[in-house]
Amino acid sequence: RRIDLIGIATASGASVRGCGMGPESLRVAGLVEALIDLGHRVADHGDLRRPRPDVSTHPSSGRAPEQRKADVLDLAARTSEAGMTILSEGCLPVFLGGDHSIAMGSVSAVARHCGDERPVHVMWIDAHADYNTPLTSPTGNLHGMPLALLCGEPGFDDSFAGPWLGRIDPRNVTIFGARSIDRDERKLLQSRGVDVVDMRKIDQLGVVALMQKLLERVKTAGAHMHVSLDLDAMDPSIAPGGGTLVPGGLSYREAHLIMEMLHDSGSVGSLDVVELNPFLDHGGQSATLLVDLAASLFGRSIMGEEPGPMEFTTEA
Ligand code: DIR
Ligand code: MN
Ligand code: MN
Ligand code: MN
Repeated sequence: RRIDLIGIATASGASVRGCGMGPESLRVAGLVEALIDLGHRVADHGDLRRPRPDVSTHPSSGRAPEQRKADVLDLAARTSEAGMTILSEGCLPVFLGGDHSIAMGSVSAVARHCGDERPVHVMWIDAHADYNTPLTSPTGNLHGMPLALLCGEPGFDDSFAGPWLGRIDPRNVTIFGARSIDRDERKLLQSRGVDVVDMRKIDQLGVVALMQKLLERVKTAGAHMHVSLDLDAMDPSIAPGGGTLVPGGLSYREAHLIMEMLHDSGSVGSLDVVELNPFLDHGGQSATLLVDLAASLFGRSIMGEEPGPMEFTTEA
């Protein structure tokens, strides 16, 4: 099964600029080579992006709030279409962010592709829940809202509607690694029955037991599992290249074990890798981590035939 990469080069859903460079950083860190080394066929569709603002009328390289919203919605629609095409060809899409608002489009593609035929389960690996709405968000940043939009929460105006938007059931969402959830966001999560596996649960019960439970459930449902991997799920000590870091995250081995168990389950049908900000990264440390995690998800194992993780060196 071919793995199809598509970058969404944007930071318009975030308050901190720089994660628009994420897709290219993942390529420089060797994503394509790692997947080919594992024996996969790979296609790279390049990046979706928005035109630059006209500096003669808007004398800044930054983007105004209305423009950022228009960026997010336009890219979501195009990501949804591109993802649908990849899925309909029987390939496995990997969406390279970009900030996490790109999941509005990627998860929509999966939901539309599966339709009534197959249930969708979303595993959202993140320090945050990304379940704010425009009514609950303390920041207004759209990367904090994709799950709420996808789950059909009220509070989004008509500009968020469109044939591109797919819907998922909040009871088929598992947030994994959370440790920063806003007050009203927490209320919404509880009332909708979203499965929140927070860091305390991971500390107490461990990755293995929690993953076994999730994977069993997904397998029994025969669901397409979409994995949305936010860099900030990992501990900032191993993943410094993000704009909204929170202490107390997943360790290197916890993160790899999650990926290895996802691989062995055979349930994963699509993946997002988001929130990598190369401007804040330490010489490619976080990009390399994400490439190694993706490699684990796609079959790299310590004792397997495949090569081990690439050595990380700061400067040649
Ligand atoms: C916060 C932060 N909950 C918000 N969200 C982030 O802005 O809604 N998501 N950083 O990745
Ligand atoms: Mn996120
Ligand atoms: Mn996050
Ligand atoms: Mn730093």
